[in-house]
Amino acid sequence: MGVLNVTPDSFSDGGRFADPGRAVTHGLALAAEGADVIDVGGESTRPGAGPVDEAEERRRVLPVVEALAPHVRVSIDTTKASVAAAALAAGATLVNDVSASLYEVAASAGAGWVAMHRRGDPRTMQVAPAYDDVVSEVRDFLEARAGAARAAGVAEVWIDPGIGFGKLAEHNLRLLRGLPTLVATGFPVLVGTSRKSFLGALAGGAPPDDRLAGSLATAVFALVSGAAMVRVHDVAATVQAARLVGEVAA
Ligand code: PMM
Repeated sequence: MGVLNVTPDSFSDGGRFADPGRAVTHGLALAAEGADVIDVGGESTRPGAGPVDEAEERRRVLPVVEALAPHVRVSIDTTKASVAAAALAAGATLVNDVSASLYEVAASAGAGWVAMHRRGDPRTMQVAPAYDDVVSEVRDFLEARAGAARAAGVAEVWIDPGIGFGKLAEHNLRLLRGLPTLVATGFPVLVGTSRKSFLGALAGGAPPDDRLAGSLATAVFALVSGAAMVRVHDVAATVQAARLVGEVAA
């Protein structure tokens, strides 16, 4: 899954693809590099980000979804039911839902749905997150949401531990180590570590543009641990690394 943030303020690529023409060109390039899905988002989820007005979010994402959908599978990264529904009508076939609440929208459109775990909203999520057992708490939450989505009629349900969403570096590492526990639920697992701040912290304070090594290492680790998809900014490098490790392990 290639990340396409059509926002002026995302933490790693904010502003670069705010223009729809440039966003479409970048999305097509990610598909050519080997992405199976392009994840279009119009609202930044970076820690501290404020909400985006619904009409503005639609204005950002819809032209991009419409232009990409004939060429590659498109997911819509949103927490708003109306934006998800409009993006599905424009050709998206997967709802990437960091709020884990929009399965009814996916059900009524016959689309797939990703349930991601998070604590709090972007403004509050990094304020002293605490868990007794982060892996089982995240697993229990995702299993319940995924079960509800299945019961509501969603045929394609994914689960995602939500790396960095209300988690300290230590929680992110536990969740990566605990991926087999999520895989054992039987739902396909999606993991997004790409350029996230815990990678910077573990690499001596590396800024987002200097986190490729950590992004590749953790993406491949997730795949080897049984994840069915990884959400990444650097598609070509990730495809190359994943294929290479696939050859080694074959
Ligand atoms: N991370 C971000 C945004 N959306 N969706 C899923 N399913 N999983 C994630 O880990 C995830 C996400 C934040 O990263 P970005 O600002 O680089 O898009």
